[in-house]
Amino acid sequence: MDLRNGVELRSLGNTPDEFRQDMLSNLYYRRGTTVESASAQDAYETLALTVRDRLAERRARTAAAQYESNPRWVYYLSAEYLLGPQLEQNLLYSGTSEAAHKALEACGFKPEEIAALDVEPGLGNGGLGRLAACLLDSLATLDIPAVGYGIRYDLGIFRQEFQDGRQIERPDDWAFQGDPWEFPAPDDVQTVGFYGHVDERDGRKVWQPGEVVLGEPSHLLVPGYGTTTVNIVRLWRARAHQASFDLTRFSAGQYAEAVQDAVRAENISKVLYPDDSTAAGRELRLKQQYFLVSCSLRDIVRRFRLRNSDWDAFGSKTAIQLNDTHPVLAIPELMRLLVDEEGLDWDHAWSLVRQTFNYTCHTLLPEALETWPVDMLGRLLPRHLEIIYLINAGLLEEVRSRFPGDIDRVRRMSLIQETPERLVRMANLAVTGTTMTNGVAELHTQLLTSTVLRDFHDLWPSRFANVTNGVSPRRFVRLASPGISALISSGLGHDRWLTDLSLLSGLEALTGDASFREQWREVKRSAKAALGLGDPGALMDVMIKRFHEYKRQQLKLLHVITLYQRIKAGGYDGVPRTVLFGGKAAPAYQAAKNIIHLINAVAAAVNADPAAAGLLRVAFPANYNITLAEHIIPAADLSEQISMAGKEASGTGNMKLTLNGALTIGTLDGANIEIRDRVGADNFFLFGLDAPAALALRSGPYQPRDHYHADDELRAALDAIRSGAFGGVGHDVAASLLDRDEYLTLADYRSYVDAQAGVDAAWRDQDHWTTMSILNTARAGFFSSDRTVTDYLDRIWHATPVRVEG
Ligand code: F58
Repeated sequence: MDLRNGVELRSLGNTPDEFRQDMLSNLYYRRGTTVESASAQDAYETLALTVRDRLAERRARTAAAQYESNPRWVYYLSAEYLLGPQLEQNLLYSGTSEAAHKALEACGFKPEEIAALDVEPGLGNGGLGRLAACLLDSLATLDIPAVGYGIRYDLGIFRQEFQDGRQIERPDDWAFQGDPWEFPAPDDVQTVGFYGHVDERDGRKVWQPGEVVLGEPSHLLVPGYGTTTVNIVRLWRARAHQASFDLTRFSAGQYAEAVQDAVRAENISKVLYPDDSTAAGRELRLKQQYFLVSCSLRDIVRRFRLRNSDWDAFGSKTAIQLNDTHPVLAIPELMRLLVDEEGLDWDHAWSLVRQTFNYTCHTLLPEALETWPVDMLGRLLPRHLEIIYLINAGLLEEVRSRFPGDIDRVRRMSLIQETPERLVRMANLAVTGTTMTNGVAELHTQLLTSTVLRDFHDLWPSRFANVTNGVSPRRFVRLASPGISALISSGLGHDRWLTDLSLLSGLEALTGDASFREQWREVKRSAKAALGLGDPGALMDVMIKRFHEYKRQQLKLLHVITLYQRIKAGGYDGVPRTVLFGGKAAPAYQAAKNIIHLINAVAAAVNADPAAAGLLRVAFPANYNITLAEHIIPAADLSEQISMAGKEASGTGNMKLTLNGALTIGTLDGANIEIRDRVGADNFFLFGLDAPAALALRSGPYQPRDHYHADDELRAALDAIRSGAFGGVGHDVAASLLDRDEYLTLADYRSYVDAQAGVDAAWRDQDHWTTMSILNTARAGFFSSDRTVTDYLDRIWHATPVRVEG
């Protein structure tokens, strides 16, 4: 194979024999051991290297082709990535699954045992981080030249354990054994400054940082499916300068003092913030954000310069997507690089900056809109604060000239909130410094532009777009559900649906085929049996997502208690159900942790009660993550998407479950609306207030106790919780519902319980249920992240594919 400068690369073979040979040589030469003495970990690492080599070869070809064509690059900046386990994915994408299985068996290893050693890098909290991973998968699959930038946290999202039903957080040292998928590049470090002051020299501002930290990159390969393209995700790790180790103090026995500076520097990438609503460790988090931005922009500029010399081309060669506001400091940082370091004039730099960046917003919760205290930002990044003030001056001038005399509007739109505390508003900065801002589902974009970002939409209506989220069909159908995938492919007669998910529509015709329906039922049943969390014949009712009051796990729990009370009263007429919860709560979010504790208490009571046996079971496997999601999703019959309408930006679990043939019970929130529009109202269990009704109720004098008094079953369920029937924690959960019920759980309870009775009725007609299940899959092709990326390309990035010859 010919690479750049006429350099040849020998191709690695993929026959079982060639693969085994390469595995053996990796075992000897890279792992330093022999077949006779190899441990399972040796086998895993060797296998990973052998697979990685196949992808690295494609990577080399991709890099050469992309360099050659000097394209517009898509750079995805995200503080979080939930990439999921790498082994199975890379085996599939490199077409080596079979060869690998044979090679392992030939060496005396069981493939499943080796696969179980593959630890997922949990470098994210939830939907936002997983979306980033799905988009990278689709970018590579669509041959778009792209790089993801992120932080290589030493400790990922905490490992969740339950102790007496309570959530306990344990550190996730995911790379303790080393990470065979990574390519560290310690020779490629960037230098990042913090603190210090700003000087002026020859009319130019010069920031003199007071502290300097190194950013060491390493990258993971991001292969496309069904193509040669292999992109990368580049993760930065903070390293201290050698000079920060104080040898004199160490020699004097002052060990802690000797390393304190180094520790402080390296703390920047020590741990992912698992807190997804409250403000904790504020300054360290701000440091993380600037660290990501500074390292990544330097790298982006270096890459630009490989093929270009004229700054004017920068915006047309570079599209940088800001994944929520976490990387928004990139806007003032690029201004600083262009104006202070490169000497461009302000207006020229501003137009390049605006051309380069775009921003995705992932929330509607006002408390999740990021702000930073002006004092803190000014101390940590003095020059950036000056630049933010200058950007603000330009913004406010534009607002005043468009809306003369509208002082309130100026105050609302300012990048600086003045009272009660002076804060920099990152979302306002994001909208101001970009070409496009997008929401992540139709309703979300509509609500963003009419509420949270309304003033900005008034000023610049054409700068807003919607891009509905999507998920990777490779990971969440093909890898998660080999059974369903094989059935889909045999039903359709091809597997092209894996790269064109709209082809799933071909399954509609098969709903009339009794044998296909039978096979479909069987596949779902065996996924449940494989999961092993309840009778495979029972309805598998699944709620998997982060714990948050707006998502309303408490509503699901009230339903469980109502069913249990019906059982105890001898009046249960529902179908056998397993209710499965999965998810983590932010460590500081006590109300969410109380709900977890209460679910575990209810599970213990229900599961131990012979009266409930065969009728109701509650499962709550700990430590929900991508690995576990891939086991649960194919087994689900019912998908719980029950947030208070107007709160869930989109949801992506809803899409994964629909694609796997689960029927949704849900509110008209986020992407549920688009799912229902596509799968059909008859194949979706709708309940509850819609967003306008919820908003209206919230803004009036809402009395949750009215619902308590009016509904006997609701009252009985709440009384049981309150009285301590499921332990002391019930008191707090009940009080929060009865006194405030911020997310209208009680208002939606009756409608929800009735809709669940509809679910039972539908489940009783298994043949019809199966038809609905197939229709859900058949009509969900829109929710592929390939479609999402195509929308980003058309509406926002305007980048084109570079095909790498096969
Ligand atoms: C999620 N946000 C949305 N944030 O809640 C969900 O509706 C949407 O589908 C998904 O993004 C993808 O667009 C989300 O996951 C976080 O995890 C943040 C982590 C950092 C702190 C603030 C929340």
